[in-house]
Amino acid sequence: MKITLLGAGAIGGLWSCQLAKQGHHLHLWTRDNAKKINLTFKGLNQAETERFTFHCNDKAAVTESDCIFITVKAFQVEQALRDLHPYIGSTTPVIIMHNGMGTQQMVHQLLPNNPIIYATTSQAAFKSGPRQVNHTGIGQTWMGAENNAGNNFAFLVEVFNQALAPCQWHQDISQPLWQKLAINCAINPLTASHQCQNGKLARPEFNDLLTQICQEVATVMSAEGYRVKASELRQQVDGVIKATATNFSSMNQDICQQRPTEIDYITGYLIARAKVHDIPVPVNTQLWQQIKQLEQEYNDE
Ligand code: KPL
Repeated sequence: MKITLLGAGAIGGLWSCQLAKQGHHLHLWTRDNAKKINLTFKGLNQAETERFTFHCNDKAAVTESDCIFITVKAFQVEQALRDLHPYIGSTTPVIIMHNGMGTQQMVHQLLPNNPIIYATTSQAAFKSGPRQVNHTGIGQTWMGAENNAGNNFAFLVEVFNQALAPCQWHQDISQPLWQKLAINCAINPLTASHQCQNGKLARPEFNDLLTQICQEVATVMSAEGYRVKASELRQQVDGVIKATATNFSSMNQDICQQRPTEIDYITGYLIARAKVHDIPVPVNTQLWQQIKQLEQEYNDE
């Protein structure tokens, strides 16, 4: 398949290399207008290093793509689509993968006719240099249609599953998106404000806070039609904390490097939906405020 990927960060780089290994033609759209990019890839065992060269920023290649894959941060999706929009075929499927929720409506407005597929992944990767991608953990990927047209593209899941298993189709993609949002609401703001690895959240001092976050998220999820017990969410959160104990969450890295975070699409989305249902979420609101404050401090510098 010919695939254009926009957003070759850690997760985008991971998928680019894995899809290229399967013989797909990956074309990258980047911010620097480069014609070619070399990526060095280290797999899970960290033993072997592979090198990939990707062709980049060719408008004709976007138009010829069988699929567009957007892996930028949630707050970059709108600009990404505005940049690519003139070159994307009107029936080309567009896959969107980012942490958090809340971009769906804007995507529909910008691409009213394209099949839209949302995806969420628990694969873990990090970039140890601008061109060095490391795969650091295996996790489930879900894909599902965001509009009816997208359902005809369920076969894409096979392509992605062969590149980086496990990847499955979900009839209601909002459900796994909410599950991932719950995990991000618990882990990301806490690890960012305490400047710690995910594993530190297993310490007793975070116990009550994690329970309260999960209770608030479970109440909002249930009001949205996704009945879930707070204790189930807590178990999932604990599982991810354990499995990613040595990782620094994406929000921790964003705060450390003084970049904008995805807080408005994670905790901010939860707060917005809570407001619609008139549900108080004081603990999550406080975490949202803390991260906004940290962002504000370096924005004022
Ligand atoms: O998705 C993540 C992130 O860092 O954004 C988790 C699951 C918290 C892993 O670090």
